[in-house]
Amino acid sequence: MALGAALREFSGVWFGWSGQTVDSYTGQLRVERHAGITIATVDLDEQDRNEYYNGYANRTLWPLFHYRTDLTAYERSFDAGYQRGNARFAQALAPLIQPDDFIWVQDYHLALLARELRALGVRNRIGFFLHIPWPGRRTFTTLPRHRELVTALLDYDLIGFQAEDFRDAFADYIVQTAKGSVAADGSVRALGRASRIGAFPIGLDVEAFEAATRSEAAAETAARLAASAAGRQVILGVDRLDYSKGLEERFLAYEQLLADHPELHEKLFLLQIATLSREEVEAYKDLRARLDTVSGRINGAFATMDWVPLRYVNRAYRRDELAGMYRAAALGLVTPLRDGMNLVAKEYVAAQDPDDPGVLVLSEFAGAAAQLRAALIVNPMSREDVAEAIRRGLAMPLMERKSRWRDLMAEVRRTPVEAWRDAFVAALREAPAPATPPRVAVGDTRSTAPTA
Ligand code: ADQ
Repeated sequence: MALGAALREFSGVWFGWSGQTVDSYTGQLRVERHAGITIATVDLDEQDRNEYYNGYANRTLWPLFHYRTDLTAYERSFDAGYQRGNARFAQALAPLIQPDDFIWVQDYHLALLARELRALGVRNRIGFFLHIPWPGRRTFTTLPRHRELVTALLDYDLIGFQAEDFRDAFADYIVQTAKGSVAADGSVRALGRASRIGAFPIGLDVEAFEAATRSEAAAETAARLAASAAGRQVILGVDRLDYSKGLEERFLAYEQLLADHPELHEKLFLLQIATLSREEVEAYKDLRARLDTVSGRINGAFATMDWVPLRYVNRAYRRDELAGMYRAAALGLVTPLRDGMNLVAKEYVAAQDPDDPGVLVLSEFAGAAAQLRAALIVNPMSREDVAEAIRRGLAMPLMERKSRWRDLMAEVRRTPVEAWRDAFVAALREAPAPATPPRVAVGDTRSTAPTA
């Protein structure tokens, strides 16, 4: 949704992996038009899927950047896969690049892309946006060859983060570990390179989301959920099935609430939508099995003939259906253990009825917590904290709900996706132009530091 808004404004080309694998890599581009946007994709091979996508991206960088060193794989073959994946993308992309194009690279899968493009002689401005947290220095430096990763990142002209916290954590690494400097305007000099950093919180396409909320499908879904709730209050969670989202901790907090407050039984239920994700990765299979167990235990212990306290659903829903569910829920439960931003929190707010809004319970460790201060902010690690916030939220008087919601909605409107896009593009325009080094053999350009 976010990138759609950017591409429509700048009539750009979206380039990336097709999601398909082939027996042997060819690098052949497929170019299509879809809803006014040009999409260029390339297939990867099976080894890339294992070592690059499921490997270094989703078994090394994802857990590490979400502070799960216990789940982080530090394997050299993954490292090589990541280099190869980024190099392949650069080779496939380079022929498409026009001299005055901006290149905006999204997320942790592509940290090396600028370095690889520079090695092929691409001198355009290239920006990078990280959708996930940047971890603290002590956590990040557990990554073997962390310096190489940061050096490659500094080949970008601009590195964007979701929140000031993450930008500051990166700056801390630059100053303390890389012995470089970060100026007040975000200019970075380190490891023989110059770049710029900034915080660009992502937001919703508010108009599109409000339209989804007003749609017939949303109204139907909201009515269906309300009818099946039979007067009970609905607590709603919507997440990819991912350990960073704190689903297991959330279930345990809910279990505690039910154990401590028998007077609430049959008056509420939790609807948890947890769409399957990265199913080939072991940690996701393990989590799924644990969630099956805990949800079964909760329902086994507390359900009655006509009340199921936890409705746990693994299927995916369309945006307009989700909007209807958000609207029908008295409480939105968004409790990730770590999250770059978390757009579900913003969507829940945007879908509410201004005359009778629900309450948002939000983890202090989501990037969104820096903006959505009027939510009930909780520590997702603490069952008591989360259980208490649910109880308080469900009992909150209408006046307080309205006043909190007005503040939340003002924040959602203040930083829509267009603001994210425009701020990033403006900062990339202002970033010092990449150096034009003398044409030397490809490969030598890597060691040429851009000058400001
Ligand atoms: P995600 O980890 O995928 O994204 P999130 O921001 O919560 O996290 O969700 C992105 C989108 O997916 C939302 O529009 C949401 O509605 C949709 N979605 C999530 N669960 C769904 C479900 N079960 N069914 C249907 N749709 C679902 C990463 C980072 C986040 C960051 C985003 C955007 O991890 O922190 O907010 O990128 O930058």
